[in-house]
Amino acid sequence: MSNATQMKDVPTAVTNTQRYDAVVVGAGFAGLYMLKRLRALGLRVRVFEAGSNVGGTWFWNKYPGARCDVESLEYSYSFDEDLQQDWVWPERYAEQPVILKYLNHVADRFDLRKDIELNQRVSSAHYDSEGCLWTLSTQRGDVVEAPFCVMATGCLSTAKLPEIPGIDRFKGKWYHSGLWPEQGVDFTGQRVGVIGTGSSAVQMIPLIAKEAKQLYVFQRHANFVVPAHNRPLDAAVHQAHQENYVEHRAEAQLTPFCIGGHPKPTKKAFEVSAQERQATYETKWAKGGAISFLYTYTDLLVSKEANETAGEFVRQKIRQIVKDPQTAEDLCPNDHYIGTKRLCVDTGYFETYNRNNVRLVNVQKAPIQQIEPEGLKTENESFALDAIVFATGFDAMTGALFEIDIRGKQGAELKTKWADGPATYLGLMTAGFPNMFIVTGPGSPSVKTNMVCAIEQHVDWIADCVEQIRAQRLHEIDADPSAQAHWTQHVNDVGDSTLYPLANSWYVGANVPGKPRVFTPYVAGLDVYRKKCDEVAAQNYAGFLKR
Ligand code: N01
Repeated sequence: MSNATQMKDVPTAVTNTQRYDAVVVGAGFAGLYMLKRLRALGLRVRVFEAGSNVGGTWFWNKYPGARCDVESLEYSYSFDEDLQQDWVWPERYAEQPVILKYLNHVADRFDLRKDIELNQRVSSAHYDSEGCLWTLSTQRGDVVEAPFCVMATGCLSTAKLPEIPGIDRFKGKWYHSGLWPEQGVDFTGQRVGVIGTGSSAVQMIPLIAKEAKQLYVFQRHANFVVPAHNRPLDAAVHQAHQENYVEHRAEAQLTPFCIGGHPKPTKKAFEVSAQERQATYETKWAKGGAISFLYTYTDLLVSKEANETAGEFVRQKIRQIVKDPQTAEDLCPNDHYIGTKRLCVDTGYFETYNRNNVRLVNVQKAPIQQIEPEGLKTENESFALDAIVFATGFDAMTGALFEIDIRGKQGAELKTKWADGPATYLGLMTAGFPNMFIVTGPGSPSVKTNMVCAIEQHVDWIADCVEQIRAQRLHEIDADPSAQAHWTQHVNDVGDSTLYPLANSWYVGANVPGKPRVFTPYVAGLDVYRKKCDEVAAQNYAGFLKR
């Protein structure tokens, strides 16, 4: 048989298609651990990562001051005792380069890289019901197929630029916090404009202010910010924590947000006197951290009046710190209840507005009209700028999934199915897309808990499920549409019992024009959720259809 005849017999697509047991999209905290777990089951796994290195969120968000707002000793993997004994966290809150180093260490330590393809952005994932196979294509043109597909694409991975006309005409340089250049940016001597005042902006503004000749911060809505009080981790504290890591993790797992060391509140805000409340908030302010501050009274996130006591405390602090009264007033949040948008954690944010080279521009009063070749124009003023930083957030929760052309049974598009908002069973699977798992998907605690805990819990559950499906010689698992409808309603009901849905936050998709307004995280707590997932698994995956 000639070579030509051989080639003719085999369709090109099949020749180029690599076959695996599972494909994982993303090599951040979720993808790395997913790979490790699936490999341990004996599966042949391929991981596709769009970035040029592992790390996910911590690879892309390299902006000045990027740092985690969950304490290092809590925001780390718990799956390997030796790893948590060996790794030393230098600071209370780890900065981005340290977390990225940690994730690189994990990739090397567990020899994960050989199954990860970098610079490979997945463009489509299509399911074939007959063969029970997912086919994934990458932008580079590679095609792989596998019975199982895991989307470890992250909740905040799709950078969102604002709908401001003229960006393409700007003669200076512009940056987005979530797509920061590898080599960093030197703002020395420049006139810089930062658009946005969310968590990313709050972290970068104090550092950019130190470099720039002039910094303008364009703020549409002010945010609540509490101090981080970051500091080097005391060696003795670190060691004591490490010696009891197992107990610390177990304690954390009993909390809604999977972080230990914070006594559970027992009282409502108005069950104590105004003086006691003030003193308690002062203690929390001095201690630092967002979780601690919001975990003061049982009703802070369900009662407007209770919430307002904490909100007003922070406003008073802003007025004390910021010297110019008008700037202070502009920095006082007035459009949402504290904690219903992500509570920001800072190091010197409000103090930065006392610098001579920093000016807050209230673009709620005079909106930004356009970006011009030389800078930016608001309704009543022009600003000459050398650089613009968009700290304008992300198309959260569904953005990264929708960037991929995902099609399930009968070619149904995920985007179309979720046109009115995402629907999942347990945030893990969505009906009609068999064998496709989502790590920290909409309808799971995800961004409203310690992400690393949420990821580990999901990855463990998914790996156990895949193991069971294979052990039972089944081909397919899918969310039962009625279980999914019931769960989605439950997620909404729990959300509606809180103040969260009232805020125009990315939690409800309010930052993306046209996005359906749905509060997608499950806010009953990771502790409650974990129990539910374990029960479902123990009942041979009740609420899932198997064949
Ligand atoms: O984004 P955001 P982020 N004109 O969406 C403004 C996590 N994170 O990147 O409020 C003017 O919070 C927008 O204004 P407004 C964390 O979960 C964690 O800061 O919509 N302004 C807002 O001020 C966080 O919540 C860490 O009026 C415009 C800002 O841009 C999430 O990531 C660090 C605008 C966007 O804020 C996202 O945070 C960083 C426009 N056209 C991030 N469009 C830590 O762990 C948008 N804005 C510490």
